[in-house]
Amino acid sequence: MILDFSAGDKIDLSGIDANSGAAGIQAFNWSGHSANKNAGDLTIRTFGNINAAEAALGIDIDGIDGPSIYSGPVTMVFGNVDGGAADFAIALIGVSSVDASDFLFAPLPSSLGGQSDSSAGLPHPNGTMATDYMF
Ligand SMILES: [Ca+2]
Ligand SMILES: [Ca+2]
Repeated sequence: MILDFSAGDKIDLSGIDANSGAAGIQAFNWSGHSANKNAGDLTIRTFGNINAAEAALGIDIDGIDGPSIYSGPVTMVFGNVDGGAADFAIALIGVSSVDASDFLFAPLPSSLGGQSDSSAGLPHPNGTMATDYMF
């Protein structure tokens, strides 16, 4: 859950291999409001408030029973690394929407300290090989 996302911020997904079934490090594919079903999918769903998001998704986002202390819109970001159901979600509180420009995808450009990853199977430059995340 991110409470202070604002214009110009970047959500760094460069350390996450977006396809655990393929050798090497893959980047996520931005798919906007599409269904999230394939390895590499990065999608969003947007809601008017956190209670609407919780009701629609059947999950507890803020850890609070009943009315949330957080007001304003919610954007839920879903990532999938192995197909089927999404494997992680990021709740952006007070955010009405995001697009691909709000994320950093693997590999990071060298201007941001990344290295190109042309060698399949080697650890990611950030050293992250995990497949499932829950924020
Ligand atoms: Ca991979
Ligand atoms: Ca999955």
